[in-house]
Amino acid sequence: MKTAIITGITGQDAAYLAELLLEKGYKVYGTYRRTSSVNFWRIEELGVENHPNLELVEYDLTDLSASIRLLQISSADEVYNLAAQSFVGVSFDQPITTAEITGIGPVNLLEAIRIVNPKIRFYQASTSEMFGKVQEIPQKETTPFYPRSPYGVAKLYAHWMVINYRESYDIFATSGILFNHESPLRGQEFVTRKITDSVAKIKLGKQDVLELGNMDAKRDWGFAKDYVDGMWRMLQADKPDTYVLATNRTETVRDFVTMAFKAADIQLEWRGKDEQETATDVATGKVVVKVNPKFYRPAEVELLIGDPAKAKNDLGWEPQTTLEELCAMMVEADLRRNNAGFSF
Ligand code: NDP
Ligand code: GDR
Repeated sequence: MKTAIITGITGQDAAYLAELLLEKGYKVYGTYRRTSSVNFWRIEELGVENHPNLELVEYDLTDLSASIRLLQISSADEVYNLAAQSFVGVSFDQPITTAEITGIGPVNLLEAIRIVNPKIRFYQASTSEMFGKVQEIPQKETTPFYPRSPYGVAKLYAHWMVINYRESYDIFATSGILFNHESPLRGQEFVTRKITDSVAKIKLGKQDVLELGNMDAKRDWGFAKDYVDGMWRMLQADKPDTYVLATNRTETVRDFVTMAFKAADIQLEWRGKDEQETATDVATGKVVVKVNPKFYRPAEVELLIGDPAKAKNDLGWEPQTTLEELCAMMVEADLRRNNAGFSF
């Protein structure tokens, strides 16, 4: 039986990865932070929280001694570092916390691997946010980086440290540059889930208007469950490397809004531009979407579209879910939750 550590078990990707590794027969150590109200709703929703091969361990990525102990108690073969301060918007207000967790945090794990067992295979959750301002389209492993947020800068530091530990100490340290991936388990602060939850509430008469920031931003959105399979494949490869996972399709935030309302049988009519832009429900004539500049960011990543050819070639990985299927799945889950009187 192989043993894996997944950091950040309360997050979206970790829930799907835990489900996948448990299905494959792994023993999984999932780490969570001590908080006043720990929230395991995602692993509960997937039905894995009481799995006999899942052990939950209290851990903070910023603590080197805790990182060393985590590796010692688990005797892990593989470490998937998914923990991070992962919200780009917040990173502008908390740049130092973001640097400590998202940038330096992974180095604690790399150092712990070096000290405890250099044979451990390590996966780092790198991000398309490192590409930032457009240098090349589509973005791939060789595209120059130009991060546009404290989050992107912190992730880029960690990314280079992974490569440095790979080259300096012969550690199997791999970096997955993943483009945006969403699911019904996505946090509500991210734009897709904010949209699908609001669509459900508007459909059920529990909310009037959805307020958003930049509608023109273009993202390459895939399904998180497809992407965690790519993470696992990266650690089964013959050698450590860097891989992009993406769908190679890009759409605007506005397109995703239209798609989500359509999935709930609401047709929109768009009017105006920039801060005056609105969308009206054609059937009722009511404004259901408007812009609120409070959601604009100090610097924006305007366009992301990834080329996953290397992952397809080397790992046999391909996305399995279309954006329409993903969007409909998220709207359906939020309608079900809001109908039942709750929404996470
Ligand atoms: P989430 O925000 O859903 O999960 C992040 C996890 O990290 C949470 O479990 C959180 O715990 C934990 N965490 C935060 N700070 C610490 C800390 N100091 N010590 C230990 N754990 C901590 O992220 P996703 O699942 O969406 O993403 C997983 C990883 O992939 C992240 O590193 C993210 O930056 C990266 N990524 C995500 C992409 C996406 O589109 N989803 C794309 C590319 C990269 P808590 O619940 O206590 O806050
Ligand atoms: P992103 O995701 O910043 O790409 O980072 P997010 O969903 O937050 O934003 C996507 C785009 O939508 C625009 N936007 C809004 N965003 C939010 N959150 N709320 C709004 O109201 C809103 N209105 C417009 C944003 O400006 C942006 O252009 C995600 C995270 O998961 C990162 O951890 C990960 O590394 C990257 O994806 C790849």
